[in-house]
Amino acid sequence: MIKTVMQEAFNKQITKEMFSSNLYLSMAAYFQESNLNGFANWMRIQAQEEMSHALKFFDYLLNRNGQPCISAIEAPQKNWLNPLDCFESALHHEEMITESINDLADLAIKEGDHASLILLQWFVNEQVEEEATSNEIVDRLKLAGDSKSGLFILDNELKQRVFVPEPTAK
Ligand code: OFO
Repeated sequence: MIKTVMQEAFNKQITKEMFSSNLYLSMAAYFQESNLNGFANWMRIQAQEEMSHALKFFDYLLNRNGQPCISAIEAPQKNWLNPLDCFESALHHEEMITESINDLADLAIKEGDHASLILLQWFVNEQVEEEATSNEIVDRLKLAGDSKSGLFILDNELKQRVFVPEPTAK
């Protein structure tokens, strides 16, 4: 059975993952309203990925005979200045999530919880990928600058993204 201190920390992380999902859905709405459908598609899939992260922790707690606890989720921001501002917000958000995952891994080490540490290794790797992807899009938007064609080329590329479901802890 999972220790209470770990369970509480994982439940806080579930709330953060669900907030992340809502934040990206809000970003999808922002892009869709501007008819940047490729950016909107990318954000909508990101929202699905975040929900799958929340479910990974949810299933893990159940497998460890713990109790997942669903809490109130704060409303996310609705508007951004421009696509670059929006993706910079996404990148900063992921950097905050990385810190949170690292704190969880530190706690698992302190508590000698090897099973949790193995789960968290997956998230540590995932965060490297998530930061790199957002960073790349921020850099591409900076390169495009005021160029509308640069923006539309990137929008077309981001249309290609598809959701690949993650295996759960079950
Ligand atoms: Fe964007 O990452 Fe979840 O964990």
